[in-house]
Amino acid sequence: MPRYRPARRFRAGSVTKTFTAVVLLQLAAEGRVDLDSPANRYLPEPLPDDRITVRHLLGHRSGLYDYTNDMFHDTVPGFEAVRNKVFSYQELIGLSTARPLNNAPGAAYSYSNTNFVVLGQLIEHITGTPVATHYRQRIFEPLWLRNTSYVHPGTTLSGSYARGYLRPDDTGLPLVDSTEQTLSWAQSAGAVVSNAADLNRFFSALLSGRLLPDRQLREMTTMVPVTADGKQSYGLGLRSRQLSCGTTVHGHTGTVQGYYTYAFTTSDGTRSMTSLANTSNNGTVNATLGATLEASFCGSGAAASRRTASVPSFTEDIAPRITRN
Ligand code: REY
Repeated sequence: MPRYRPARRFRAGSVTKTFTAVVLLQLAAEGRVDLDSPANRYLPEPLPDDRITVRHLLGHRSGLYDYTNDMFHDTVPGFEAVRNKVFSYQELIGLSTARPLNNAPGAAYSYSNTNFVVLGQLIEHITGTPVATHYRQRIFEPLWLRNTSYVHPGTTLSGSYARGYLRPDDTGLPLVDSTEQTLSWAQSAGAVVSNAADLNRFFSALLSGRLLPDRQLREMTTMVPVTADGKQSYGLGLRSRQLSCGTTVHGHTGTVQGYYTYAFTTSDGTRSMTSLANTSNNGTVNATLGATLEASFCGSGAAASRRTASVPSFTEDIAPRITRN
């Protein structure tokens, strides 16, 4: 594989969810959407349960089934089946609502791409403007993120970029170059392309209050623990991790075929870190990448035992039933 240069672009996967959440929370600040109202008030076609609120979608508490469970049960065949497809939001939502909810709305955290596909549809429905335009006008341009774009349904990355290589489930087979794809299976849940400098700038700007008014930033950073030890939490389109040295960082992770991303910043946005691997479906690589958080924010003095203690033993962007280690 060619040497990776840090300025190169890559597919940031679910880090896109934070961009989508920022757009939604700006719309909330403008009085165009109420977080605690039923999502059905703002959607062209109703979800099967009126109790699902906009806040439940943003915090992965709607219970909506993650259709990528089924889609990527077999990694390479699943990928090849969708890599050139263009889905409507409604088609993806239909794949989810054909199944029962994982939990009653609001009752539990259950990470699901469906939530952020519904939010993309909601944003477009209430504003009449594509999400791509919102990301550009509200985030990319004001922050001068010149290496960041929303690439859907086009399949190619522009400028200087890292190619991505997907590991097959049969690990003896060669890696699959997965760089080009529509990413239509994720759209507003995963189709942003960026580079490390831009993601650092984005999360620093967000946590230091340059993208949202105080009230909405407080809503976004109000965290609910998602692991038994309480060290990993989710807010609204934003993760947080309590590290071994006591520092808490906020950001997001991403997993799309050929790319793993970790992009996090300190609570005040002063120090940020983005790390990338240009391969995926490999738990060892993902855990190694997770450890870069400890190394970056706690320093090389962090004891190895403490460092491994906070490395996730699972691939958190992938719905539990398709997780591999
Ligand atoms: C999809 C499968 C993961 C990735 C996903 N990503 O939902 C969203 C996210 C956008 O949260 C694929 N794994 C891999 C498999 C496992 O296919 N059978 O590792 O590239 O970022």
